[in-house]
Amino acid sequence: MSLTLPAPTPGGLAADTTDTGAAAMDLAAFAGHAARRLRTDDTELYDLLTREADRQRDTLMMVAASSVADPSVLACGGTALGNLTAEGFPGARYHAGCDIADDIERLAIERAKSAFGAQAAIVQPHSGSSANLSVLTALMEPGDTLLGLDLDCGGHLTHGSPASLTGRYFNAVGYRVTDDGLLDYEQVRELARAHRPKVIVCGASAYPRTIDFSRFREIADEVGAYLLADISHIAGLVAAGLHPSPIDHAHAVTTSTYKQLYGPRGGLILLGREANAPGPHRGTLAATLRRSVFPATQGTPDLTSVAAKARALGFVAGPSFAALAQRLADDARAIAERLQQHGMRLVTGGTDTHMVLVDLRGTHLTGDVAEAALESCGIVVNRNRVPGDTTPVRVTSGLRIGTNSLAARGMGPDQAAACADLLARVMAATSVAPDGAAVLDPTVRTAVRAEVAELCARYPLPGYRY
Ligand code: DSN
Repeated sequence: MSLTLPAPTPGGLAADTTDTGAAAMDLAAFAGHAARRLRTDDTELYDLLTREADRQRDTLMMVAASSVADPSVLACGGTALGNLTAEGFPGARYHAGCDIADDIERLAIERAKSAFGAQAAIVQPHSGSSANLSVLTALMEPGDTLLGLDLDCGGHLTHGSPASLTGRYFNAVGYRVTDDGLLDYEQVRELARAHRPKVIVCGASAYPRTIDFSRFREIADEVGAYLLADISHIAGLVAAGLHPSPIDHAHAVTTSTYKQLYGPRGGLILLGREANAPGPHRGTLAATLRRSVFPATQGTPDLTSVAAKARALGFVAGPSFAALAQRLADDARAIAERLQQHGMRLVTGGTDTHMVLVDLRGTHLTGDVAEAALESCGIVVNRNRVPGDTTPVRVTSGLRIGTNSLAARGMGPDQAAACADLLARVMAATSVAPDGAAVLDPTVRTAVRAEVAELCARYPLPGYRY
């Protein structure tokens, strides 16, 4: 039997998907069908996924690097767009069948540009780390010098940590914070003069204060370096105008999309006034960074993530985002003040962002013990090293607390302060067993669990009730 192949789509002409006569798929019904199918066909996986959804519903998520995406953001991940292979960029793909994907990616690009006042946006990076790798490998050769904030002073792995490729392939030099935990711009300047880095990275994973991007740019200009601003943790505050924007100070800005943008797993690269400046090789800086995402460091993009980024960025542009961003900053301040009233020491003495860093040195607890005790009560934070910390990374002398999820649940400063009270109560009732495990007074655990359950029920995950 011979197979009759359809005629190939004429080059450059899109296949017409509008006149097939078939009814449009009902994506809402499809999502329900897909989940029911998973429930029937793979109970083991379905049960695990259900347990995770319940865990998120019933816990106070206070990990500063996390947030909660609207269900409409998550829905993008469950569509047939994930079946598409589409290397390249809109209008210039290496596979056919990408016209609709092109429109989706263009939508995400326009929304990213609009959210950050950017001249160009690259929406394909699989994560903030991938975005950083793409930028750094575009602007530097192996062995070139990179100047970034040390990991134990709040920097990120991809800012030159020896544990990351960025610390192995580049000559990474680290700047540190002052004894008060604040960025030391003069030290950055001195190190930049001494080491003449090709790229300076600013931005942090564990730094609760405002970053002066213009000062970093002055230093970069003085030594002829590119400036990369990684705003993964503060992107929402930047988009809402509650933290100064680096968009026209940095040569490139990166962010992950699942923290303060309340989006999917993924990253963005944004360019401001330098977008059309010449890059280090051929073409503009924007073109150089695009090539560095594809084909240099990534293959086909996750288009469901690109669609979900478009959805999340639409939310950032919407009427309620400014209030949410204000709430997450207000909540962090309330937590900081209340923890200080409980006698806790905070790195930098407070916060300008969504993040509070507790310094546990001088207390009876380490970060791992406090984290475990809190988790047993349904309060999720993460242990974190603090500047000058000498404990191992799995132990640490600090806790990092963030308000992205509390604010998304609609909790204001009063509720955030109540959460701080719960934290303090648990930590005061925790001791350390000889094997290093957390030992929490069971009556306190029971009481705090009940209060956590009550708060979670009163402030449900937004949009997750159906
Ligand atoms: N960058 C890591 C953090 O801040 O915890 C994960 O996104």
